[in-house]
Amino acid sequence: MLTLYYKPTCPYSLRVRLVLAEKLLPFSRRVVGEGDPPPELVELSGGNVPVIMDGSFAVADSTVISEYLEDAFARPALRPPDARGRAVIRGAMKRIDAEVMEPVEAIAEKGRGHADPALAAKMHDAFAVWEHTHRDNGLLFGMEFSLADAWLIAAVEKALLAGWELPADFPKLHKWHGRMRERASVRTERLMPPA
Ligand SMILES: N[C@@H](CCC(=O)N[C@@H](CS)C(=O)NCC(=O)O)C(=O)O
Repeated sequence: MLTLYYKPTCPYSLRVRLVLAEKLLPFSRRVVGEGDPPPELVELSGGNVPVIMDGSFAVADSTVISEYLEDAFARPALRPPDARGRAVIRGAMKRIDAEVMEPVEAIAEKGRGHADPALAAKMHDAFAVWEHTHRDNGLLFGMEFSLADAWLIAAVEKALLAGWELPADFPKLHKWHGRMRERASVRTERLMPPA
């Protein structure tokens, strides 16, 4: 049995919730509030989420958890079968972590109604990469939903909740976002705004 510790406001947790939903894996939810984390979570990860338990085996960190789930529950695959394809997806995940999450977290920190032109420009630059590299088929890579889509949609949803809007000059990203929002996983596993 899989058990996920997560915060409903957390984009890193959302990545894992999307992976579980895409793989149609049932899991029990341990929703962690903003107060003191449960003692077992402190022991497992210092209180950080997401953490998944597969029976008594614990895995922390969205990247490590998602790759564990790919290895342990292969179908449907969220990475291509070949080494080069996997390297492309892994590179995209790393790039989203390195370049997109920092401005997204800064936007989320400021919250609604706090326009910051420098931050808006940083968001524009961070997302321009994805407008220019991804295909026109409503997916970031290839023909199937991948971990890279999960990484980027979690970032976008977090920023949208904070009042950010996907820039109008990113038509491919708008198309991609529309396709993502049609998916059962994205419709079911929503982020909550901070209380
Ligand atoms: N690199 C980690 C980042 C996870 C992370 O930053 N989680 C935040 C919540 S979104 C956290 O647990 N912060 C400590 C806390 O909320 O007490 C991952 O990808 O899972």
